[in-house]
Amino acid sequence: MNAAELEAFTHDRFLAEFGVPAEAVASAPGRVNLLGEHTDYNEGFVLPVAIPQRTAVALRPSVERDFALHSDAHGRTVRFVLGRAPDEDFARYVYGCLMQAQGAGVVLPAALAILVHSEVPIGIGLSSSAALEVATLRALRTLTGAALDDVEIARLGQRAEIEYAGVNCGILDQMASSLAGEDRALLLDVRSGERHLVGLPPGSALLVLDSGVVRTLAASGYNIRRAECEAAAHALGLASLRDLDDATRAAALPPPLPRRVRHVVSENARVIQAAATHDPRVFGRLMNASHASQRDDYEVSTPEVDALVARLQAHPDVFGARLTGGGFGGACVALVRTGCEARVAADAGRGARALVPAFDAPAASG
Ligand code: GAF
Repeated sequence: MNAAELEAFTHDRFLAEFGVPAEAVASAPGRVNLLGEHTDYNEGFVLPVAIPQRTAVALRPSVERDFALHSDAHGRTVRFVLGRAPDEDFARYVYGCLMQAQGAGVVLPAALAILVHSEVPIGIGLSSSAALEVATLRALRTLTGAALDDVEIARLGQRAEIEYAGVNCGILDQMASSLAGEDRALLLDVRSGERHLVGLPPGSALLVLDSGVVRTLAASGYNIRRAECEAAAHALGLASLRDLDDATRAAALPPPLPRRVRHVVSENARVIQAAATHDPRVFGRLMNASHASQRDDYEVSTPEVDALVARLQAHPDVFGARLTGGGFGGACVALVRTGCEARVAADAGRGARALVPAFDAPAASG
């Protein structure tokens, strides 16, 4: 479903669930990150693109004493009051957005009925949580008329995730969900906020595959990686690893910090090179190098994901492939020859499931 269809469907679902029409409906997409992994919390560069799958949120003020949140994906309704966070994961994202919006001066109704309907695959590195956060904040903006711009929405979503989901995340996912389109990738300099839209090389298309590996240790492993980067920057006397362009300066730090630093420094360079090329083979080689760096230096891959990526990289119609998102399992992204998406997906074999099978890149860069 496109955005308008999904929002209309969600409006109908709200009516069916609560017996009254929603007063605001909004949606936001998931994202696939092409390059620039674990660089965002180091104030570096990222290159995501929105995927066609979106999450929609419908809501209206209610006369009940508490908030009622229904998730179609979970098949249940959670009730809560502001000031007391719910236990359910999906509800904590929405609750966090309500709290952040209130903290930013948005005047909330005393209670709300809320319905979530999502097509974004959950928990495999395609930003289902950011899509939920951005859609929730957009719906609140529509309902209240609050003057929140898209960057502020991304920042509030990030704070909601850090404070209520326990993931000390960067801003990649929320910025992608709030600002990226499906036609071109978003080149974002996280430190300055500067951003450009970048077309993929001519003759290439994106294929997103689920490795079938459930992400384990994702939140704890992620938080540890971030802490390692901050420790390395601190030891080097830097505000962040963004300030480093020569990873050998970190060679004397205790292991595994030199390898973590090498990933971040080399990954930032890969984003810049990829955004500048018109050659799909160059772009693909950068993706392959990014995967090796995630596997060996950042240690966020798994043997099963490595095996899938290796099969993809060996395919004659694939320019490059890598693990995408936070890691520890989840989805892979491949840059493939246009028109070959279905064949590559079929050849990818065991455990792989095409998530975004026909996702053509535009012909022009710029
Ligand atoms: C997760 C985080 F939420 C992002 O902020 C980013 O760090 C990503 O992992 C890794 O690039 O999606």
